[in-house]
Amino acid sequence: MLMTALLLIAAQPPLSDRIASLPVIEEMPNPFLFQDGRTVNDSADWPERRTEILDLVLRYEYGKLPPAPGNVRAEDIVENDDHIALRLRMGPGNGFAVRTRVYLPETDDAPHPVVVRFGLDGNRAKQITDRGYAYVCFEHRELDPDTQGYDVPGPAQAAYPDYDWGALAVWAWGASCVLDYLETVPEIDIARSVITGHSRTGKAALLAGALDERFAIVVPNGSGCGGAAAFRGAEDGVETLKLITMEARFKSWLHADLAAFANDVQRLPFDQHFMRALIAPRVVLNTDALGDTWANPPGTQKAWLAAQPVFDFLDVGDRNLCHFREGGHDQLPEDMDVLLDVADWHFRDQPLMSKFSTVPVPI
Ligand code: GTR
Repeated sequence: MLMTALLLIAAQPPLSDRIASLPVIEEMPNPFLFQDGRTVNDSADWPERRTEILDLVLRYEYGKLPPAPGNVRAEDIVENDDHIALRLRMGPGNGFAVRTRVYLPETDDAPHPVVVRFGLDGNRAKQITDRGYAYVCFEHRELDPDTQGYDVPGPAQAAYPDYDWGALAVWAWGASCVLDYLETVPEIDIARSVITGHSRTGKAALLAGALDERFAIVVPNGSGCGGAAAFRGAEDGVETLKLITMEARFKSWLHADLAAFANDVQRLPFDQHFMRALIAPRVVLNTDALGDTWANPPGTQKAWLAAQPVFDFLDVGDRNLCHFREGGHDQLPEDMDVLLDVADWHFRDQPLMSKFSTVPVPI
């Protein structure tokens, strides 16, 4: 048995050779084209293609994740003035935990819709609860530390040694564990849930939303490379696949094999519009800034436009949303206002208040 496995490993050509045999796709890959050349003809074909897309992005970009642990439980619950602090314990043998905070609105119309965000940061809580939403944030770095230039496997990777997930995938898995817990909280309605994060956690938010269909609205903010921005066509001065996967930078966020495409982006069998396609027919909204050059605003626009045919095909053309404001790399109150406006529109049937007319490249 072991011998067979060793022979199989030995028989595999090196990754660079296998990548060299992948077809060159200059333009954004066609989301409707199966790997074997078949095309998606009607909506009944979409689930199979969606599964294939998911396999591709996990295989080459983020790594494979374990299933939900099925044992998330709250402990050390402390009631504070404006929030409940707790730790969510999970994993094999309930071996690790993340600090989490729950802020509830004062309105008496529970169960409330909820905004889940990466990072233990109460700064945005009041703006969100004032609009009648619960706000839940968690310390994702307790699942896997955020390192640059080296990798320290965190408790989640250590507990699941058979999975090749990078940090972004661990963090995204954590967001689903938070949702598992919120399902048990009577004041919260997870059928109306939003997942968001900024920058590196914007990338994790996009992935969490792609993976977990319970998130009704997915809002990557300033997520750029490995997030909402296309890899193909990245211009000078922006973060590229080659830069993000450098040993000295953020290789540990992603699957190790992604680096093999550093000089060969055109052989990647997907691009980041596939991440949006995975979210359809749910709502995806990227909130970005025109001055956030490093995060590649034109590339985000490109992936947004390339995903639109999937939303049109599934008859939800208005659920693929892209917002740009003036300014730089941050998740500002005005970004959160756009998120909340979209949530009011989707969950509460209110007219969409935010304006969506500014794009980095005139259409
Ligand atoms: C940068 C990185 C970006 C982005 C950012 C952040 O250094 O190149 O991909 O994630 O960090 O998270 O603030």
